[in-house]
Amino acid sequence: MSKPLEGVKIIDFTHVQAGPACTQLLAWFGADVIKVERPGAGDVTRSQLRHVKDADALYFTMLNSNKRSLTLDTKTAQGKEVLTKLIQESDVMVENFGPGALDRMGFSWENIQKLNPGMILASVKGFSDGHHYEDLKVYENVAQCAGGAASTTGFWDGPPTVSAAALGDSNTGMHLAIGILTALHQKIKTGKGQKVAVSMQDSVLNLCRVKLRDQQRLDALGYLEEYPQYPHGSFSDVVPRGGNAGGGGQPGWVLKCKGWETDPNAYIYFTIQGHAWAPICKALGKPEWIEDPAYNTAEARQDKIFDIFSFIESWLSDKTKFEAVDILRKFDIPCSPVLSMKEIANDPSLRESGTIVEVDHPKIGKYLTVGSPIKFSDMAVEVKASPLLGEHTDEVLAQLGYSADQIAEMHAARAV
Ligand code: CAO
Repeated sequence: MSKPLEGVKIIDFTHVQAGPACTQLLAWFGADVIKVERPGAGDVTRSQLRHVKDADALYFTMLNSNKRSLTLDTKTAQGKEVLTKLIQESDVMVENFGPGALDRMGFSWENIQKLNPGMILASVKGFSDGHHYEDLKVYENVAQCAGGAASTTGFWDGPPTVSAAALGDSNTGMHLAIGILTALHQKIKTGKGQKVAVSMQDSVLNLCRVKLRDQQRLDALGYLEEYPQYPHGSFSDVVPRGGNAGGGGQPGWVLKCKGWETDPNAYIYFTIQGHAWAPICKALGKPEWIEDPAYNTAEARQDKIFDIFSFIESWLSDKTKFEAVDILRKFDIPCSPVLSMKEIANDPSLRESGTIVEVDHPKIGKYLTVGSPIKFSDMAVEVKASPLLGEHTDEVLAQLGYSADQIAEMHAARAV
């Protein structure tokens, strides 16, 4: 069966994580993604954090599946000529170089438009065009600090904290993918391409939307009732770090289960959903709390929410996180075990759904990766191995019309 993006040709001028995460997603959905890499070196992640000597690192293989690899030195005349041809024949070019690198290479947006007015140029930068930090190079944690995630993550008595989730990198790549698909849809109507720009700061901030909500509520009221600081602690004039508090109107916390003394992940997340108060009381063996006015409204519970969590922890003390969730799910209580990466890797449901996928790679053998989190009724996403450096160079050059002799000459000149 043909894939939805079959026929869409993408020049993948990306590296590290933000750009590659975007183009990998588009490759899964059928686009022909040609990863352009510097001869001899390639994407820096090929060699970063290797676990098999001289083989591509997982950092690379897990972000570049289903792509083709073309090595090209775009600072040589021949390399520029090949890139020019590629631009003329492609639909999308994705890049996440440092600010100005593409212009310095001679491929400014103006020049690209002249070469192919239908081209969609999709760029990731740390900060948006015109921002007072637009010249900065940016990695994941820098973006988390600039986008409001770090100042609002962690505990109130600790420093700003970054998340393990790639809010700056892969999240920005996902935003870019949405932008590219939108521009492709528009191109069907107008025939014209356009520039799609996503900054890592903006993408992080987009996920921290509720914290901007909280800043405005704090400005107006001087307190935030869902934060652990309320009502016993104090607030300053900025949104505080709320530990593991629920971000919305449902109080929640990470609670210890049996074995927490030795297992760092023997915890569950427990949510006290307002309308689920009665089932919660039943599950905990506290039916007297159901009608008790000291407990039966969210407002009444607010000043003793941590006493309630302590009580739930004592209820959890003889139950593993899995046993606890198996009981609580029967009462419709939103909760989950805190899962370790090892548990996730071995989770049969995640394997069955194609979210955790085993891939065979010619040099590193079998490894696990995260497959498409988006499921389609009419398309199975097949995750293939990432390409070796330059694996498809000759194939791509031949498709661009170069003869075997010309290709050999480019190899000799180290242009590819
Ligand atoms: N042939 C020839 N030259 C090439 C090339 C190729 N195939 N591919 C890249 N280059 C050159 C670029 O033209 C650039 O050259 P100049 O600086 O001389 O013009 C050079 O390689 C380096 O590019 P860079 O600035 O992108 O690389 P860096 O390692 O110094 O910075 C990063 C890396 C990620 C900090 C920077 O690219 C960046 O800020 N990108 C935007 C934000 C982003 O995506 N960050 C997320 C990365 S994931 O954590």
